[in-house]
Amino acid sequence: MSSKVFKLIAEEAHRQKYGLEMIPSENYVSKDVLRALGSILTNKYSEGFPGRRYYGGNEVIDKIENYAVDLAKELFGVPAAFVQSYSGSPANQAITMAVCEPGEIVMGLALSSGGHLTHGAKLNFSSIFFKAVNYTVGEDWKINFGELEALAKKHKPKMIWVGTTAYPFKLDYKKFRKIADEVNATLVADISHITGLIIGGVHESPVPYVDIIMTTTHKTLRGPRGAMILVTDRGLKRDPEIKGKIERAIIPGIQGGPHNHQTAAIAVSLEEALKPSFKKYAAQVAKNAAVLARELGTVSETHLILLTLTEYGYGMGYQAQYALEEAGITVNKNTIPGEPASPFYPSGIRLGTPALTTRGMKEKDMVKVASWIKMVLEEIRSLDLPEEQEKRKDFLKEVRVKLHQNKNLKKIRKEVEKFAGKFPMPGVDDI
Ligand code: DSN
Repeated sequence: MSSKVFKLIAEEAHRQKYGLEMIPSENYVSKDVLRALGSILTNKYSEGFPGRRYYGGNEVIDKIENYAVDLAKELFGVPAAFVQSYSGSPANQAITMAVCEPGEIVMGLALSSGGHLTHGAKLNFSSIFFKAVNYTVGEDWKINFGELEALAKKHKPKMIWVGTTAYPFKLDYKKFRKIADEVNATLVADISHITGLIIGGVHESPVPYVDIIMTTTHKTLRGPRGAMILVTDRGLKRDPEIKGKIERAIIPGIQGGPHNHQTAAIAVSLEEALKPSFKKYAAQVAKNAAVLARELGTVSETHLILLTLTEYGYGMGYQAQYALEEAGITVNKNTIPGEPASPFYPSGIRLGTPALTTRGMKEKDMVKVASWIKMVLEEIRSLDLPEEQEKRKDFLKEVRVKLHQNKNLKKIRKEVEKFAGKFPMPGVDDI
């Protein structure tokens, strides 16, 4: 353990243990997931699929991948699953390639409304190589189905995404299905953020309504970084060739050899998600988010809270993220629907409860966490973003220095460290 890297890993472990990790797409994996991820399986090349590999020596790797696929099928109740995608973005790329020809139309929720880059954002493959049409949320921050239907009828997309990254409400898959059927589009759910909530029965499963599902494995599912593509019975009926198309899109379309250590770690996390204790975890994630949202003056039906900071000043996302970081609370700045400042200097923050819930925190702890967050946010009042664009970078540099020296934030940090340190951390405290 002499490498500088291990010293830095220890430093990061300390940060993760003594801070409040509230980025809603993050979590803490179990010791077993870490063990599989750090195993000798990383040594092997295995291009192809079980029983159809390009290289020899894949007898055991085939068993591992088949096992992961079987667990995914069992957990979601689907007839087909693919576990080789390196992460969510390449998985979404594979689905888009499998369903659409280059230049065909894909529809997804706009990034500024809480969608994802791969659902048709500017500068992403999904709008460079395909024609992207974005639907948005309305003033109530909920998906505007009137607009979605009108856009679908006008553009006749080949594929419609239902999936979000910063959306605090439940999704109505039935409404999406109805619109997809009206224009004969393939309906694909990206459930990355809410997989754990679906497995736990907190959210409805999209399986009866959509054709294909993608989920990353490292968010509420609590597995390693990675992704799975699932095809439903409906999807197979719609296109009996879809399995082969997805396989060909993964390799040779996009990737080379799969990351076998990652596949094995996904299998371990799926075993964990099949246990009754996972349902309890998922329910607690949502309960915690509801309490945290209430304490912060908003609502959440999910694992995350999108908090507007307009009451604190203009364009306060960066300032809030910096101040919270100084206090040992990690969140991310985020655009809010109808963003009054700029997507680059947004007016909100996004925070969530999956990681804190894994540490064992409950509703009463969320009340405490919310009170620290509110205290921290008081410290950014009057630090409004300059209207003049050319002044913004320097202004934020100065803000960062100022917040680093802020005595109140230092005091809160001490309390946060004392509090967070009491909750065991998987992988470090071996729970
Ligand atoms: N980066 C992920 C998130 O934080 O939501 C989405 O890919």
